[in-house]
Amino acid sequence: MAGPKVDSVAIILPVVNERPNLENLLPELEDYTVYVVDDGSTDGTQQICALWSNVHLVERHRRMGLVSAILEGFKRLPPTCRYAVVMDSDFSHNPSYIPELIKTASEKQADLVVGSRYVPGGKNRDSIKRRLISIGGNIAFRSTFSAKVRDATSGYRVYSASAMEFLLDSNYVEAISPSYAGQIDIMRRLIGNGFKVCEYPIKFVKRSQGKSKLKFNDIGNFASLIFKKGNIGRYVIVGISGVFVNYLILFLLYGYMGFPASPLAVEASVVSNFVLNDRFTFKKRPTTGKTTFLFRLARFNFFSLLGIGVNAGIFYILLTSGIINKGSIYGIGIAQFVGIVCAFLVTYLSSTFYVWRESEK
Ligand SMILES: Nc1nc2c(ncn2[C@@H]2O[C@H](COP(=O)(O)OP(=O)(O)OP(=O)(O)O)[C@@H](O)[C@H]2O)c(=O)[nH]1
Ligand SMILES: [Mg+2]
Repeated sequence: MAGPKVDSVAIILPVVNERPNLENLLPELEDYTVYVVDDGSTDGTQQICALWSNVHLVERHRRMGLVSAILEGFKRLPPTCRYAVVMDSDFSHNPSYIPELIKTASEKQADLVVGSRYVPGGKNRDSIKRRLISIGGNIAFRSTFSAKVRDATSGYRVYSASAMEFLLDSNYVEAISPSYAGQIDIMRRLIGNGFKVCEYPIKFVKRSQGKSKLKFNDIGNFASLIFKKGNIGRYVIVGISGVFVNYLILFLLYGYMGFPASPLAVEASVVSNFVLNDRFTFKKRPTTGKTTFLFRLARFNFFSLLGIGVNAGIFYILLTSGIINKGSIYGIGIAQFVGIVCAFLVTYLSSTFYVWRESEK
């Protein structure tokens, strides 16, 4: 292998009840020092680890979360370790990529190399349901945190010693989400603090043995992190403030001009939403300053008005096609709600990917 020596590399395997998979995986990792972080497996995982002298078993006896296990693994590495490869133990991550991943980290001086399913050459051979979850998760990450990585949810990663040191900072480590959502939490923290992240294409395959440890609750944690820490929560708050501006202008002007007060109130709310998003929601977008204020305003205005059109169009289609009963007050309410959600998606996605677009470099 070109690049760093094998003895400066360690493999971290988070494990809960993966005995049949480890029986096949550990023989492929015999050239490396391996840290298996086991959270109370009851299937004899520990006995399999004991067969290998290069494997260190870290036992925690109870389920504490995937990312918490990875961080525990970082703590156990010797100071000579320059890179840690973290991978699932269920053979979804083929160990044959390890040398290339390490080489990429070393050649590109990257702090994090992601084994990526979504860069050219990569593939996701998972079930359709899991692929949809993965694509949705990545769109959510890219829209709300950073568009710089295509596969922010991938668990196949190489961390540099400095990235690990940063993540283990005692003031910091406790705040990292301990479960699956921690993967994107780590990603956003590293990107946000200027660490270099690269991707390397991998073919991900569905696990063939053992059971998934991912629960519905983990997807809820993921959504909550996106909402709390990403820009989407701020975008919603700004949108709500726009409703107040809309009513305020409507009531101020209606007495003078009647009907035209309504479109003016809409435009006033679009402009106030724009200013707040520009100065608050997307303030930290480094590339925002490369377009002019008026240019961004024009784009935002266009997509906001498009959103109103989408809302009205969806409302009309749902009621006139008979999909929703137009004779019922609930039906009208539901049709308008679906319209609002679609309009929100149009304006939010165009804002984050276009009006305040972040450079992908
Ligand atoms: N130590 C530890 N390992 C965990 C924990 N949760 C998951 N893992 C391991 O983390 C890896 C990824 O978990 P998976 O269940 O494969 O998650 P997934 O790949 O999203 O789900 P599948 O597609 O069904 O495999 C596996 O090696 C698990 O055994 C945990 O709480 N603690
Ligand atoms: Mg898996």
